[in-house]
Amino acid sequence: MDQETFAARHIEDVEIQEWLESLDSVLESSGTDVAREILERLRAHATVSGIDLPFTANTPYANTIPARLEPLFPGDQQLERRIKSLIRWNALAMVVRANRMEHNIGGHISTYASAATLYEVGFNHFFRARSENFEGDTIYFQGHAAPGVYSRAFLEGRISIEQLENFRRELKPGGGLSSYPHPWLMPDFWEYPTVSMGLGPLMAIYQARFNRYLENRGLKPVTDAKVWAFLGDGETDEPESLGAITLASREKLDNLIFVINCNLQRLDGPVRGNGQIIQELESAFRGARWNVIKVLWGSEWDPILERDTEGLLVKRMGEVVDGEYQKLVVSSGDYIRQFFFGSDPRLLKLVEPLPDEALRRLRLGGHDPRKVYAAYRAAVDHKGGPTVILARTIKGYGLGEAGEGKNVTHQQKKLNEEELREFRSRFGIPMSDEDLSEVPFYRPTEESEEIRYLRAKRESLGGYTPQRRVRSKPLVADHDELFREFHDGSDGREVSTTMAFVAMLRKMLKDHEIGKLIVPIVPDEARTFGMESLFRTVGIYSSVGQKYEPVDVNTLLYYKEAKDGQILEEGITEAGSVASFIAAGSAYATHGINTIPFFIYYSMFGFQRIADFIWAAADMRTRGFLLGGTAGRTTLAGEGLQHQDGNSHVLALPVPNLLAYDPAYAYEISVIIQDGIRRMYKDGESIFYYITVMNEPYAMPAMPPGVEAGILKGLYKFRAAVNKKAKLRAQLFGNGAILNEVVRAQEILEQKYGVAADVWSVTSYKSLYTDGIETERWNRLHPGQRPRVPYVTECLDGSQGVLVAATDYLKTLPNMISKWMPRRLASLGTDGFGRSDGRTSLREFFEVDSRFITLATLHELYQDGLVGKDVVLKAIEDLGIDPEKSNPVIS
Ligand SMILES: Cc1ncc(C[n+]2csc(CCOP(=O)(O)OP(=O)(O)O)c2C)c(N)n1
Ligand SMILES: [Mg+2]
Repeated sequence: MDQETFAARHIEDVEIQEWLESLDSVLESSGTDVAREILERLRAHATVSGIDLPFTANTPYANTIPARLEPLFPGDQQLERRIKSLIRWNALAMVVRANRMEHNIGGHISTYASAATLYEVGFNHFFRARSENFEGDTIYFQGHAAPGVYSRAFLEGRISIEQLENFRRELKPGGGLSSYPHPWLMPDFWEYPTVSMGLGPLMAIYQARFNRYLENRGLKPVTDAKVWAFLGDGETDEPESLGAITLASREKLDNLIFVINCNLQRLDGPVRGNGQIIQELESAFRGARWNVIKVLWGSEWDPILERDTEGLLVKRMGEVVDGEYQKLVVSSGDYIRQFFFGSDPRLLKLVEPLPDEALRRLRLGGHDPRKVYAAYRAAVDHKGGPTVILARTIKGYGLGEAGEGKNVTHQQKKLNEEELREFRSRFGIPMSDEDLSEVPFYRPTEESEEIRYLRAKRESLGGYTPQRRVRSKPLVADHDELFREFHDGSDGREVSTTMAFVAMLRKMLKDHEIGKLIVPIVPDEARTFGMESLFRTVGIYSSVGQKYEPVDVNTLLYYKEAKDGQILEEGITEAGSVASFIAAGSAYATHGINTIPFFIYYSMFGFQRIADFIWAAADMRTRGFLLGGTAGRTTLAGEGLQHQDGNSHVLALPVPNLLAYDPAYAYEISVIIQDGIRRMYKDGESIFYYITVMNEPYAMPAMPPGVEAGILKGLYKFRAAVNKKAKLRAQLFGNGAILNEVVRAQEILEQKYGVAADVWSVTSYKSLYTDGIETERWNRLHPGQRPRVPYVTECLDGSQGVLVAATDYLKTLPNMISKWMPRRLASLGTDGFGRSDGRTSLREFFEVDSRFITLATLHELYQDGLVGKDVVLKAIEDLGIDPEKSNPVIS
């Protein structure tokens, strides 16, 4: 540096120092508000003076809450550390022991090791349990931290040593503990499934919003209950994690707290080796108007920061990239001094009095209960919006050589004797070297200080958490009257199944028992489904009511938003909508309220787009109805390849507790919904429903007598052949809108070809399939008993003729039940990419119209030697079918 620049730099430094000192004195004499005002005025003045200040949503790389504003820690820190250490030990032991007993059974030590303080401060001071008089806080635990949650429940006496022993070995006698939070597997314990990363944060946002919805609609009292979501910093890369954060601020959800465990690592390595994930997240959340609290540095840093009157240390903290920070964690005090502080002689001076060992022991904020407590306190007290706490921690904290801060730590599940000894000593676990090799679980006696303290703390917070309990009372669900009118048919009037469903919804909304409990959810498709009349009648939920006069106020069906509006109009987010569906469909457990969600959406954008959420809904025992609207590959005309759904009923197959129906007629829908409400809300079954509804208008027939049971089981004879004496016979199967094509084929076959065909409505291929495989299984396991008969076989017993099925979905649906049919089945379906065109052309293209059904039937008869080849050839000609037409499966 030459003399001149050195002098200029010196002047700069002096000036900067003066400015900083005067700010300090303002802070001291007039407080933060005045200081903020001055800075804002300065910023404005600078802009007017032509200084282009770069936009930044970031604050310096420092704790948001300065030491001087920290509240007093209200607990016994020593005792809490001892409890936490025991939890750390048992969590580690659980994973190590499981992997000794069963090689490669897996499990995670390092996630909880880094998050222990974040959870323990919550358990000891914040998380309120659900009780008779208070709904309690809702906590989404990070899935991979499950061992720590089990370990605490063990100390609390809620989980036995045998269960701990069987962590990840759930099939052992007496049962074990599931790898991650799964309410399906542990329905008395876990409430929220989180382990598919990204789902938890988004579900938490919509849960917090749904809590407000219940309050604003008067369905639950207003409380200060919080929703806490714990997530990993790596997890924030999932688009779902941050995908709804603006909703949380827009809705001013100050009942929502995110805690992001920023250990700077994910599974393979650093989250942002060349950047700073904390700063990146801060700007994203601040940009979305969240209250951001950074908890980066532990109390040991405070005196050093205090000595740093020039702000050099904070500046240095902001320069170091995460990859280097991770290295510092595993480095010696000497290296820290040289690399971190050595960048400036003035920094070196700051830490001159500290020995290397002290530098190595400078804790991070997320491991310091005082800092974490201060952040939680501020978050809980914050008004007007959601809070995110960005807590810096070390992945694998305390594992030392076995994995602390190492890239491999996420997968670490085995520790050698030496590593175990070190961990034991570091956390003061009262265990001898000899005992150590067995890695035994350790629980102090009931009378010990630790257990008494832990119990007392939980008692003061209302009991234990997590704990899942069904809190709602069963409904009476006597709805014969409500649904009866839909059994009568439409008197020739052409209506779509969607219209019929909306008419039912309208009636249900008026019902004295379930009216208030219905939660209609739409992702900006209400008009598509003809639901706009509901806007006026029940209103669209808005936490602020309606601050404007809607443009269509003079019309009958104006866009009415209201604080107690019932419809959740979510905008274009199927993910957000299904999260609302989950919150509403699980309120029977969370809140003891039997809300009944009806989530109606474009069927192609359901399973195909948000199947993992639906899987989580299933795990969570969510109740309610998913309505796939505009369904059917050839029934949704015009929209084309991305919209036309011939897939969803196949994608619904894997979800074990989901019933899937593709009804053709209004009475079928009414029977299914009525029974669904009874099964879910009266009998308390952990099932939910997927029903496809279509937009093709046609006359709705009246319900034939005695078909209810068949509708629910998935198959019934809709229309028998008229000519009982015909020699040529067929059984035709149709579902959804294609059933009408089948009925037309029945007529053509009878009139033109002398074939008498019975028509069957297949309301649920899934149910038939499930019944078939269950029957097969039972028979296999009980060879000594009279074999059971699959429902499909039972229905077709004694039926005559060839078998032909046509569906608007993949051919795999009929094919998968054909093995239980008495004879060969010909399947027509819509495998392939959709097209934009009209229904007639689409059904021709996909070969599922009445002509192709006729052809398939004749061809089957020909194969059985019942008609000649000439009949089929002539039919192809007469029906106007081009045998060389393009193949819909792949064209
Ligand atoms: C959707 C999804 N993708 C991948 C995984 C596998 N997985 C489990 S943990 C993990 C890394 C987690 O890192 P982070 O979120 O930072 O959590 P940490 O353990 O560091 O606290 C990954 C990739 C998953 N569980 N879910
Ligand atoms: Mg991480």
